[in-house]
Amino acid sequence: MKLTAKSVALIPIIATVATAAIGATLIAPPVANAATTLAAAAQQSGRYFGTAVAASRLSDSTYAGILNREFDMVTAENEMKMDATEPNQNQFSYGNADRIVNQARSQGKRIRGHALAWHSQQPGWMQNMSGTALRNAMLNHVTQVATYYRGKIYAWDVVNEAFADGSSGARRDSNLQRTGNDWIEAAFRAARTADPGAKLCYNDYNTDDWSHAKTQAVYRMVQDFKSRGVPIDCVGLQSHFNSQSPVPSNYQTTLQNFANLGVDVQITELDIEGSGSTQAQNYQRVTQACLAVARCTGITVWGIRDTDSWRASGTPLLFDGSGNKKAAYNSTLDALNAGGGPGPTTTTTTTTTTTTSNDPGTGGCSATVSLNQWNEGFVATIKVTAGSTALRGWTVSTTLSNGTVTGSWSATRSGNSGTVNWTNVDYNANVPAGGSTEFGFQGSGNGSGLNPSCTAR
Ligand code: G2I
Repeated sequence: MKLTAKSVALIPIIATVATAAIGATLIAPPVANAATTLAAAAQQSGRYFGTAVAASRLSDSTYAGILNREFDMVTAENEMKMDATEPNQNQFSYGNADRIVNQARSQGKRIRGHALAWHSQQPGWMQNMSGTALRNAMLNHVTQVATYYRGKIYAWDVVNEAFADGSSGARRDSNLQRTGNDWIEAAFRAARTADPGAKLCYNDYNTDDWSHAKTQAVYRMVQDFKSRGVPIDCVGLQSHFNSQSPVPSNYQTTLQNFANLGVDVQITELDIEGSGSTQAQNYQRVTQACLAVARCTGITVWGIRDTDSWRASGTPLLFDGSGNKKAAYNSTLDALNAGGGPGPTTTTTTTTTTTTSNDPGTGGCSATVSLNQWNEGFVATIKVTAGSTALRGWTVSTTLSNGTVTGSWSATRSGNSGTVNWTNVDYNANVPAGGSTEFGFQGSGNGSGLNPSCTAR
């Protein structure tokens, strides 16, 4: 074909149309009974689709209407942060967070808790603290807030944004980091004790590209936590994208590699600046990447309408300022409806209760186990309860027929499979009459049939 000025001018248009067509063919055409909301479409593969919510917008009927219709997971955008929940030391304030939690629960939605410990958004009193006083204040905050919401949170961002940007792969300098490198694991242990049923996540941004030093550093920390039995269940990739920080080509690899460590992966704060078909294709790619990774359990977008966004000028969300569905909404919904891979491994939580032969009513103790089992492994949390006499020490015997202990906390153990005995550590030896304490362990294989039995020492 001879290129005239007119036909040259047409090339970009043809190219754009062609790209859009290629994008559209990446996903299967909607099936006959395709779900019509993001939540329903995600549920088809056992996943969730969530959004950040601001308490101040709940009275906006357009906003609340979209929230109730489209999403089945909710994150408080600011209301559960440290400055909001503990404005004065040891004075906790849950009004706005409760508004979000109650609204979500009344609509049958689940809640991601964001965030227990973070260098940013600290209340003024905490910003100037250091050393042991700060470490204790942070642990107290984690314990108090996670205890207050115990049983109501699907997953907590226990620690947020603790790694430095750039090529160092180092921890971010902060007052919390200066309390000692173990501040992160200390926070996770406190959170596990306070709310054993919640998944505990590490959450960060710029951790989407597998080749980035920050991604590698977070990966190594999670790997280390898993090997030492620090209780961590999930990694949150915030995934704030724009032209300076585009969706990386290896995004799915990153999700898969984290999942391979034995943790769930969640896309926790997704927004992608842009518009039209380019933005739609980017949302589609992110959605497909999650669907392709069995342990990518859900996606949360960081707001509902473009005008609700922390960076509204980049129009990064799925609904326009009037609440209309954008092209990005349609491509996301279609990708969810098309599926793309096996759903997340079903996590079965079974709770067995065993009472010991020594009647706790006349002294002695009893032990119960809460088991979180997935395909390759498990986490067991064991609760030791004193009878009518205070305990001065205890031993719990468990049976692990088809699994191996890989790590434990808050107890000393003998053996790692078969009959495994657990003895108190110094700080949890004393349990008042009728009171209880917990320890836990994780392992590979199957953790069922533990049948814990407790003996007072
Ligand atoms: O910055 C985007 C997100 C990055 N990851 C962690 C998230 O927690 C973070 O969310 C944003 C919120 O979307 C903003 O809404 O975090 C910002 C600050 O931590 C939030 O901004 C704050 C402003 O700084 C305050 O001045 C303002 O009062 O929002 C507050 C409520 O609008």
